Formats: sequence, C-alpha cells, structure tokens
Amino acid sequence: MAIQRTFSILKPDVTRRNLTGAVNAKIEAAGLRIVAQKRVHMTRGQAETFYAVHKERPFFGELVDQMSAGPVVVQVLEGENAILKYREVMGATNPEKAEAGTIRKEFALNMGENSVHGSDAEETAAIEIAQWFAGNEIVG
Ligand code: 3AN
Repeated sequence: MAIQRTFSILKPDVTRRNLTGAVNAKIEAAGLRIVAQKRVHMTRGQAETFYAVHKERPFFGELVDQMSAGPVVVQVLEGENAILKYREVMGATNPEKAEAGTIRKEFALNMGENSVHGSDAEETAAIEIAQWFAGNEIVG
C-alpha cells in the first residue's frame, strides 16, 4: 500500500480543553506519524479560505467563527493509506454517529466543534498541506 500524507487540524475545542496530547496519542496509536506540526491562531480570512468549499452551507459562518476562536494545531500525518486511515481514526462528522474509540466519539462536543479536520482526498491533502507548511517544515 502507498505511503501517503494527509493534512490534519486539531480544532480550538481541543486546544481549549488541553487535549492536544490525547488526540496525538490516538493518531500515533493508529500508526500515523506526525511529520510536521505547529500551533497557530487562524484569522477569519484564513478560516474562510480554508473552508471555501463550504461557503454556501448554512453552517459556514459558525464554522469560521469556531475555527478562528482560539489556537489550532495544524499537522501533516504520514503513513500507509494515511488519508483514509485518518478519516477512520477521526470518526463520523456527527460525534453521536462516530464509532467507539474514534477521536470524535471520545472528544468532540457537537457537529461544529468536532475536534479534528482531515483531508478527504489526495488532491485536497496536497492543497491543504501547501496552505500551511513550507516543504522544509515537513520532516518524514
Ligand atoms: P468532515 O470534517 O467530517 O470532513 P465536512 O467536510 O462535511 O466534514 O464539514 C467540515 C466541517 O464543517 C466539519 N468538521 C464541521 O466542523 C462543520 N460541519 C459540517 N456539517 C455541519 C453541520 N451540519 N452543522 C455544523 N457544523 C457542521
């Protein structure tokens, strides 16, 4: 199976509750390597750009508010089949529907404050990684 990279965000609900290490432990236990990581406070503009694909959705304003409300941790994760594997570790968007043991089942507060973001395809992963990291900040 191919080694892939995916882009991850630990959202403000995670940093606010001091859960960065707990979420990272789940990521590493799944066999994904954190090959780049930094803590940033997104501006509203950065959050709007990042989630531009959702700009017509009714929850867009709330999503931008939440993502820029506090620090986030942006990451690049690497591993076999990393994109799909991380989506599995994250769990369903709605934490009530997430499977036991997933990050969202254990930590997410609701649909909006659902603790983590993970890329959904190779193309979006490459775009999202390039938005937040220079090549020399990613060390595999
Ligand atoms: P996922 O993050 O599971 O890929 P998307 O891409 O459908 O889910 O949605 C992006 C983000 O938008 C979610 N992580 C969540 O924070 C927010 N979101 C999605 N659906 C809703 C909703 N119905 N109500 C509030 N926020 C939502």
